[in-house]
Amino acid sequence: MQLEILGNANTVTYQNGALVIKTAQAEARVWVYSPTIIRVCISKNFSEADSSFAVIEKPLDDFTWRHLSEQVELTTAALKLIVNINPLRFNFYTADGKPLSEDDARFGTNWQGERVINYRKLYPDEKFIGLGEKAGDLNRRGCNYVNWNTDASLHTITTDPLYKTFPFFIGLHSGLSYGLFFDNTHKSYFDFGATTDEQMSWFGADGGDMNYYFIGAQGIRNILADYTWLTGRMEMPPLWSLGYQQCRWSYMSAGEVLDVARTFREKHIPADVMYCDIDYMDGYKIFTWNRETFPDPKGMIDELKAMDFRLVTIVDPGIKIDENYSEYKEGVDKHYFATYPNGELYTASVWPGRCHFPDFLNEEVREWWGASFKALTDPGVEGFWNDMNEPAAWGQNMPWLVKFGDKFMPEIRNVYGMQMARATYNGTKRILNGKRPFILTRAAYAGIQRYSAVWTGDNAATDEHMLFGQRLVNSLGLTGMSLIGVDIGGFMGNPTPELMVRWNSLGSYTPMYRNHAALGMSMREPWQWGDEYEQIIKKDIEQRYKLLPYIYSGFYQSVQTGLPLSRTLAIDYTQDENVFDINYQNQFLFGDGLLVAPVISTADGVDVYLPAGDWYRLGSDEKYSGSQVVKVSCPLTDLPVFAKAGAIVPMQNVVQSTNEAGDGILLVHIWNGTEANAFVYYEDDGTSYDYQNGAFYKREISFDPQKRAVIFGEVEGSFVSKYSIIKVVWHGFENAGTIEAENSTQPFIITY
Ligand code: MIG
Repeated sequence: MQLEILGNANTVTYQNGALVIKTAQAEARVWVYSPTIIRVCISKNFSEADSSFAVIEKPLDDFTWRHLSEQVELTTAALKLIVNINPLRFNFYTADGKPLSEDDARFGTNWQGERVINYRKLYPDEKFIGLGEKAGDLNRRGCNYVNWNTDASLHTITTDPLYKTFPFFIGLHSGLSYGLFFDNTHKSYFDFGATTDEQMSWFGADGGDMNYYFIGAQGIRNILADYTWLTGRMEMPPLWSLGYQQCRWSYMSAGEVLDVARTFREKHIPADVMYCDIDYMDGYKIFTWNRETFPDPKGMIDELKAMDFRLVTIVDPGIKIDENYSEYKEGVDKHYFATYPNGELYTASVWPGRCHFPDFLNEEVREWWGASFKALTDPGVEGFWNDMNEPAAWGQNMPWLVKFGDKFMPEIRNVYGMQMARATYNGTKRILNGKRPFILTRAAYAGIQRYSAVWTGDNAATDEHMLFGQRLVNSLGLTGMSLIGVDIGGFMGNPTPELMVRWNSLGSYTPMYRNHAALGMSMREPWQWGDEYEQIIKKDIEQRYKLLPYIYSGFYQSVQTGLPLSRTLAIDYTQDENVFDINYQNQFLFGDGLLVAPVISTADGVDVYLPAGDWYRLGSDEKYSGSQVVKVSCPLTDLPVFAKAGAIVPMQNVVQSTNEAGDGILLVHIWNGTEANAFVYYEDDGTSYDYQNGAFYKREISFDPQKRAVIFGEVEGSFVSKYSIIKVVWHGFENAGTIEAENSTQPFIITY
């Protein structure tokens, strides 16, 4: 296999909003998307279609550039791209000329066969974070990765690849930051100085173009805002999906589903969601019900609704070959399934037996798939769990000549799951007619946040998996994802009661709080662990429900800015080396004000790194100064959680589900601090899209340390808050401060 180098630029022209640079072998095009986002695409074979599954924005029409003798210089308000023309290299600088990221001067971009690689200069202090659901440490320097969506059942904490592809990373060096999104769906590779003698990092793919978006915004928050501007942001999730979710493979009958739901209510353990895993179906045929075990789906769901539960059902992509199955017949008649090049339908075995696989790359197929959900929505299902969409088949590796329309498996594998989730989202959103569907997917590609929540697949019931899961959540948060779950308790194996308790306490602070376990594993409901532990788990779930006003506002922030709810400390404390220390790298901020330190189940004390500022242990209000490691106790009843000085955390009293009206009291907790702070409180009906037309209740709550005052800003939006009374709860103050409210008729109560 020959090495083909990019070579020298022969011509540089400006055409239709792009700088077009031609070499003997290839062509490079450069577009400006915003002052901080520049796209470079290098190709031997430009496709004029220029489509992307991830990117939803268009480039600007114009930008400033000039042709100097040896280079072309493109400038925006924030960035300078210097293109060396002999040989062709792309080097990015801040507007005032500091290097952000440069091609490796020797190698730049080149090809080996169809494989295209970009070699980049590695800075001595450069760190790398991102790539989403990837094994390893927060700082990925010295590691290498592959993106190839895989059903990674039985994965360990070092397995790569896993289920999802997010070819987006953030580089940090010299006090600067940049993001790089490699929008290429082929199997791709990232090497963050793992194998290159500290000289360079590199990334590339088995095919397609060297097509990347360089984000030169300073600060990780700004990079995430840019990345999610480019690839889209999530919508407000249904409020019920933020409550406690009880899943298992499988609750085998309607009776069992109802019994579990009833037990939550009898025991006054809050919960919102029950799941049906694959066994609700008739012979694992998608969009059917097993009429023996689930004789009356609507009756069951009505009973669940009467208990304030919602139901989520699983769907897999594989459509069973069965002449009496309408989805099969229709799919065959209309040519909706993947084929071999000779036109034969591709067949593989999964749960239903021999199956065909819908071509979700085709819009007509997505429409068809989406409309088929009526079989689930008619009886009342509102949540749709997309599994096995890597796609998975027994034996895993689908032949590379399998065709989806005019594309072959190697090009589409990494987006297949995303396109299934897209079809599911669009279809169910339409059928639910104004209600928000909840979509959960296992496989994903960049941009998935527009359609679906994700979970991290088949983990195991061990302490190390619990900590690993948190790292995955933290890292997925750097890819535009916010609604992220892990199987609480561990999917494979049986947790000790202590691990189950600990994992539930972390679950309260996991964006999606779902308990799940594999077939054959011990039962996992909160009451399976003895009375003492049941009471602790109950308290953890209650804590989740108390926090919901804060959590919901946190998701509003994700919708507005792309900032995740669970945030690696690297986002806000980027220059603090300790946050990358492997002893503290699992710690995260949950929303603006709370720091959570995950800890194994067998420890009763743990070292926690508190970044700059003052911190208060949640619950005890014990105060700590930051910028130091503190040793704290961590009995199973008390996960180490700290409120930042000045934190504003709106909470409510316990309810049994998100559907319950509650007592109408919003408890605004405030922890004393020396710095001003502000929190955007957000509320809407939690189920409809009316918020997009102004039906929300939003106000800024701020803290003025000089005046020792909490200030409630004017309310925006037409929604009437479900809280009629606001209580301010003061922490760390000698006596209560004052409350100011702008144009408010709402009653306030000061508690101390
Ligand atoms: O081959 O539907 O990751 O959550 O319970 C296993 C059964 C298929 C894998 C999912 C898991 C789910 C299970 N599925």
